[in-house]
Amino acid sequence: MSEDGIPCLWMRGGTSKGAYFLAGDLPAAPSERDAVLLSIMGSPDPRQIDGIGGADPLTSKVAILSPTTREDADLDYLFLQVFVDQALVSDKQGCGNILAAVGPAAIECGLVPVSGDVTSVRIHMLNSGEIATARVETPDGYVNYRGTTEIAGVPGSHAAVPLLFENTAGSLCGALLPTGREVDAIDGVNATLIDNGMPCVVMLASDLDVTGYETREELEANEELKRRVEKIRLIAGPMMKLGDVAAASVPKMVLVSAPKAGGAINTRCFIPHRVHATVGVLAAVTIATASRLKGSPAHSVVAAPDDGRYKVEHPTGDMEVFLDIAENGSIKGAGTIRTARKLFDGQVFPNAGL
Ligand code: NQM
Repeated sequence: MSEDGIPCLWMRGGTSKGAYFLAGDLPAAPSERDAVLLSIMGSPDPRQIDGIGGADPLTSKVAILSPTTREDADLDYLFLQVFVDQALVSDKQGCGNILAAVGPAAIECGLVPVSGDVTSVRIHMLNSGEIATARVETPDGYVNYRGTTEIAGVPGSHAAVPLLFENTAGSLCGALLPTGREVDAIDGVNATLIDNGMPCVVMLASDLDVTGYETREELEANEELKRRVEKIRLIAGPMMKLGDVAAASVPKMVLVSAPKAGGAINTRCFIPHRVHATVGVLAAVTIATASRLKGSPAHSVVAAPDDGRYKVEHPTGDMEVFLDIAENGSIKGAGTIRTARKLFDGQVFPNAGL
């Protein structure tokens, strides 16, 4: 075994895939750490041929786990987006899909002990400062990945990993509605600038001259649409208190339209330059939240459920998110069900010299 290998778990979390590390196994200085992660993923390169990344933002993700700094959590989790074709690593967003495998990974690494048939893992999400709770099946003292739960965008069935979120409003923007308005007009398009766990710009697909039912490939081939979406994003970033977002993976740009498969709302998300194959977890929570605001473009197309369970339709099916709504209409918490799987446990080798 070569000396420069770094212990690494390669896991699927929800509809994403990423490398899970213990913080102590990576360089402490962010610049050195990011150089190592770029090399591990094989970035910058659209094919990531010299690394383990899957040449897609959804499979070029990193979770760094560490002992917690808080009494009300079991571990700390830092999410990093490793850009595919740029030498950029960003901590400017969290990721609810990668979060789904954080509990299992923490147990696999010995960071969190098993506590019965189901281990409840409280995860301090360093990107937003908030806590999420994951319930991980742990019969016989080990993580169980097998089960009957299916999620759209992942073949087969697996053990469920329920996720619960609290205090997600303003996770990165400081307020649910960082401009103080339910709707802003940007470049002639009405948009809700909102953050209930993920900064999102929610617009009607029809206002951007598409139906919202196109495939990922069709939207990515639409150069005029991509230009307009990016123009709006660069204006929305500072309005959302995110500063200059030219090199950031937020805000996510969300095109909504009426549901067409029995769900609450239909979505296509630019994350921000590729189109999401499904939808992000916290993005789905944020979109469902936007649809409750009477002034939001999302409100005009939502088929609102009466029980807080929103099926958010996306290019390959739907994701159900649950909103826990207080009597005054505020959102107390949110949740969803994901699955996760351990794919590989071993050592990864950054390019020598790093
Ligand atoms: O919104 C991708 C994903 C995500 C984010 C992205 C996510 C979330 O892995 O919580 O999960 O939006 O870049 O699906």
